[in-house]
Amino acid sequence: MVRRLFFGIGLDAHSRAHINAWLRTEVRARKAPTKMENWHLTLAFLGQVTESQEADMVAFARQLTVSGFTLTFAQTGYWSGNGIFFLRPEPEPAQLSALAEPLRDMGAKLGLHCNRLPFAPHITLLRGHKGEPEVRSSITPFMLTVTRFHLYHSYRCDTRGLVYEPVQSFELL
Ligand code: 2AM
Repeated sequence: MVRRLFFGIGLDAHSRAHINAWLRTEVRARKAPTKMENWHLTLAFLGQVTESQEADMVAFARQLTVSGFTLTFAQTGYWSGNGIFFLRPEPEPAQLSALAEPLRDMGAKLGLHCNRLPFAPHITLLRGHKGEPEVRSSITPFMLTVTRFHLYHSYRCDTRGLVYEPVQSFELL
């Protein structure tokens, strides 16, 4: 059996509500945002993963020794190629790439998805949006305390649509 997996950092309910309130009132978009329960920051996208590859990735992730850190979000960005409008952390703490780079490299080593582009941490709020959405006022900066990351299973379900379900969690130091 294969399943679509990625490593990522989740958001707490307070951060979700904060983003949602700003997005609904201050951002003029031509399409619906991504589902707020799905908001996350991807560390490493793996694509379709077999059970044995998953076991290898989980064992690898378990032995990473990275300390907890804080992310501050105040900046937005837009990629015209895929129409992604996002929040990005600024600054980017060293711990972020200390997690993402080895996970991406290990995925590539196992023959999984090979990311062509450099790691660019972001939280996707709109996808496939034609043109940059108008931001009336910037988001009030908020901080995310990161003490763990997760391996997520990404799948579609008749009742809930696109689901990102944490299947393994990894505590930081
Ligand atoms: P995105 O939010 O920037 O689109 C689950 O699909 C997660 O993996 C999403 O956060 C998505 O990033 C990322 N993802 C999906 N397909 C990807 C790909 N081909 N390359 C890199 N990341 C991908």
